[in-house]
Amino acid sequence: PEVEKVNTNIVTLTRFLTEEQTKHKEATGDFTLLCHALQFSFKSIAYYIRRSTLVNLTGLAGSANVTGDEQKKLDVISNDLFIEAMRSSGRCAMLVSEEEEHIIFFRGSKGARYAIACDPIDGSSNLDAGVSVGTIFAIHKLPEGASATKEDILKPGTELVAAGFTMYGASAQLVITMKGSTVNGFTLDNGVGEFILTHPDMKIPRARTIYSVNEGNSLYWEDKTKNYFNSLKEAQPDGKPYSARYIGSMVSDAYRTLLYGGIFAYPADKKSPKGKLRILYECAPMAMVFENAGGQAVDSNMKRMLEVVPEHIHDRSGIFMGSYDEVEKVKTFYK
Ligand code: P6P
Repeated sequence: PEVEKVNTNIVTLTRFLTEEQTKHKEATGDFTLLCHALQFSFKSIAYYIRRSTLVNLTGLAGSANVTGDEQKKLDVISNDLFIEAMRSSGRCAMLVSEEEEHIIFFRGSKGARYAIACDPIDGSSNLDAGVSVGTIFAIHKLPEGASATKEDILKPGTELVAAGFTMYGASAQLVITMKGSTVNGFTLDNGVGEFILTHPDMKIPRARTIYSVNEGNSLYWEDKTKNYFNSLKEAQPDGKPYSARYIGSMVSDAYRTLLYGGIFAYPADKKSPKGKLRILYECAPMAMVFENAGGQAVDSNMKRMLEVVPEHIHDRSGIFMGSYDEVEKVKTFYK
């Protein structure tokens, strides 16, 4: 009888990382081990997000009590999970987290040569509404021999060795890119507990009439910003205006923009003169993903996002990122 053709050539993230490592002769395996700790934290966060509604609302076994008042907030759990995964890997020297005012130094990780900047649960304000949130991460490599200092992470995104995000949607979607390499998307298969390569070599469409911005801020926008977005609402050469899509969770808006194309923006404005999104763990990692997928990312002065250097670990920036041609169109309004 005809046997159903089953794809047995499954590329897991674990296999992908091993294959990537063989491309670097000088590799020690530290980066691979660090990424294994990363993927473990994403699997754990995905698990807690799936259960959080049930635990909070039904007091399922394992939570403090029905009111959940001792049930740690999900962003605290995710942050704690992430910190412990990085610490126990022994390959991370220091960590910047959106949830931590100060840098965390893992002094016990002797010889660790990597630093991580992350937003463990970006968009957490949407969690109660069941809107997809995500984890964004950026991996920095420290100079040989030196002990980790804050200056080692206050670098332009061009120096990142890897970056990406995990969106906790209908399934957990992981997108990761290495320096000078392609963008690859993985889907968590809960059955085997592995991220499976489902979107190899992701390329963002060169143009797409979709814009993604919080129009509720237009009262605070400068004229250039107003003129740009108003131009999208007029009939384009095909006679139709752009479509508006805004989820309010950067990882979700970024993932859709990466797949469909278009422009995502959080411009600096009179309310947030430096913008709202953070450079180290939102703008820079997303910029690296978008550039490696053939798109662009710039700040509110049209400066290449990957060349922006933060002064402080929680510094913010305006950002426009998306299809190559869509960012080129933004530039014509800001010159
Ligand atoms: P606003 C979520 O709070 C977040 O940090 C990003 O995930 C998201 O893109 C942005 O802020 C949404 O901000 O002001 O539109 O609610």
